[in-house]
Amino acid sequence: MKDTLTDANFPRTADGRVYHLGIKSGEVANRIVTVGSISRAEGISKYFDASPKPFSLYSERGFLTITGRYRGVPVSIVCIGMGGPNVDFFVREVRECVEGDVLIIRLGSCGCLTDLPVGSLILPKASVAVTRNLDFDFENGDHFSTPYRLSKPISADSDLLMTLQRALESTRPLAASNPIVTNAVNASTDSFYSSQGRQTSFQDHNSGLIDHLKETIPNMTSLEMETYWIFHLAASWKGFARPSPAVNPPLATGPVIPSNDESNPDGAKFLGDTFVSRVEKEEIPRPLIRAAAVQM
Ligand code: R1P
Repeated sequence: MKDTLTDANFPRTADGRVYHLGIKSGEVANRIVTVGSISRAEGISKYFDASPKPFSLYSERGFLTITGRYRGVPVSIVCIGMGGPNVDFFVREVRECVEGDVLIIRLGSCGCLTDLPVGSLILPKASVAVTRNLDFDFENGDHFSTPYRLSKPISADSDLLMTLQRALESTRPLAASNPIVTNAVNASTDSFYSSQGRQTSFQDHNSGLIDHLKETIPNMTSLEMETYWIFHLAASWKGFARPSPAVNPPLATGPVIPSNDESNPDGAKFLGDTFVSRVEKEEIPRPLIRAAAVQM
């Protein structure tokens, strides 16, 4: 399969499929619910309209994309498994398959650092990353550095968050036993074990980590492994997709990159009054990736 891949910067098969999710343009919608488990993805997809029949693709790298319509609106459910590296494949490869804004809602489970009852829904307003400091001396202990690093917080998309909150409140009975919590900060970790403070047989130097998180970050409420990376990538996208010359015909208004990029010589054809320059001149709005999360 690698023999048929085009473009070392952004590998695709000859028929335009991104390398790890296995999808191509037209097979994923701009509105995406991402989950971690296959059964959750398949369960949600049962709410899709019966017609047209949903599209489903399970990639050889373990990503499942189900695209259908909910009350006539195209929606995709993408099962990405766990952790930041899988988020990176997901966000970058989906972004190359659609034009315009992309809306991503992560629907996932989390650990809770407060006394919220089971059944609560947390819609975090922001997320921080907690990552193992690989330069710390985990074998012998280390007085000169800290074993875990905390990033600055990054926010959910405020419009999407508010829309999500309203939708949930209108469809779900409000009760003290299952509140919807919005004034919460989430932490996404790079391990289910060490950087979530679990005590195992490894020398993780993490016994004070949870207390440190709660003391350092106001409203710290939940722990999971993906939300921060989704918010981070959404915020760092520059607004232009790479064209796939083999698949997308040159479009005067299509999303293209102007380029001195030798791997994409065809991009140069589209210089001029293109999508990019029109965005830069603020004639048309820059497309966005908007992201929010619902945690159970
Ligand atoms: C770990 O067991 C997994 O569960 C949580 C974590 O983020 C991690 O992915 O979420 P999901 O149940 O949504 O996968």
